Amino acid sequence: MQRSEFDSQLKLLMDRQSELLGRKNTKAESGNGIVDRYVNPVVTAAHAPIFWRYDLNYETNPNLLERLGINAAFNCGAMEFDGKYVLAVRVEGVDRKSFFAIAESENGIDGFRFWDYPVLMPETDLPDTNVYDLRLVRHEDGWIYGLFCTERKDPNAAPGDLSSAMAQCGIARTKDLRTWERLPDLKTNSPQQRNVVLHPEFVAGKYAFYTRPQDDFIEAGTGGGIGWGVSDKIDPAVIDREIIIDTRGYHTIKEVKNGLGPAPLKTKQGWLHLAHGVRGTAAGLRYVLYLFLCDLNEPRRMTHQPGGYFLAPEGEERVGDVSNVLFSSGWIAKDDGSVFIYYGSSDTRIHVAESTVDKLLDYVMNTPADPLRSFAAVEQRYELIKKNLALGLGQRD
Ligand code: M1P
Repeated sequence: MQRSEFDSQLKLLMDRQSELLGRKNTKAESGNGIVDRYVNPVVTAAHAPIFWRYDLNYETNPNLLERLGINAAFNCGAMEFDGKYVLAVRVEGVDRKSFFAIAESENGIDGFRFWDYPVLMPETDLPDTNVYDLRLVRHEDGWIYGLFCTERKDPNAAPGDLSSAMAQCGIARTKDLRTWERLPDLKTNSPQQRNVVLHPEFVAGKYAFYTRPQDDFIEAGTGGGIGWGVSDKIDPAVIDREIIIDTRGYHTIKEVKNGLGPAPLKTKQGWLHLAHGVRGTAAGLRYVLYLFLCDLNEPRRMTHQPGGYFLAPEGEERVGDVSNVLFSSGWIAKDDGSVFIYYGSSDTRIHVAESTVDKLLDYVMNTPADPLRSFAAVEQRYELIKKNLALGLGQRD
């Protein structure tokens, strides 16, 4: 390629990206009252800076080839930091390795830009093969923690089995989101852990964790459910006993598995939780998002759980590297009571939906629980229909 062509191709790349980063976001028209989606994804693979992907030196890359491509940008931790909205994004290279990178925006709904360098997460003595799904938590001990999944090849895999893996919870902490101190991985009695989240406050003087024990890398097996356990220390964090606070259930949205999303929000009515539930279908697994509430003083005790999901894959969200998946590991409650929920769709991109603490609490506290049987579900609906018809609000002609 001639130098002039190189320059114009590079300009094209830069212009296209500036256009994407400058794109304004708007609320989608119809919501379910509980949350409002925004029209555009907030972060995609195409948001990754050009200088992360291309060698921009004409001498060493005269054909302007992409050298280190980015495959996807999805499931993220989220928080307000230095007056900005920041996401700790799971960025996945074309080599399938995930890493974390901070993207920030002034308003939380558009204009997300990655910081120049992704996070160089320190390793433990047992190097991670892959790290993903970081939950950011500002703990009352003064640190910002990042809890994430660390995946390594199963040392007991049979020769030729290149798929069996071990998932555990990696723990790191920071004050500035740039320099991270890696602590030992969480120790529990479960062979595998994913979706581990740190509770933001001490509970009876201990660090408290939400866990997701599982027997196998993909399947929850005989275990599963969202667990709870405490540790005297964070360095190292050791949970001797896990109890399940939110079980899986036959013929529910969380029959196959479930897992906590971000750390819970503290509200006057209790700890508000966001989680994902997974069911099997003929077309594979389907991941949807649901909410529940736990007691303020006894955070391991669930008080309310509406039936079903409040957010499920729709439109383009349904399709991606792992289709039919919504997964959220980050939300931000603002001082004005509104809440931004950041969610990955189909392991490909990140979206935002907006609600308020009041609306989410109303939904959680006043929506009927899953009745677990078709007959009981119709009875539930009869009650609603009767009340509405009594108001004269039936079908219009
Ligand atoms: O591919 C869907 C999700 O699968 C895993 O989540 P879970 O352990 O709950 O099944 C994670 O790999 C997650 O990142 C991914 O979105």
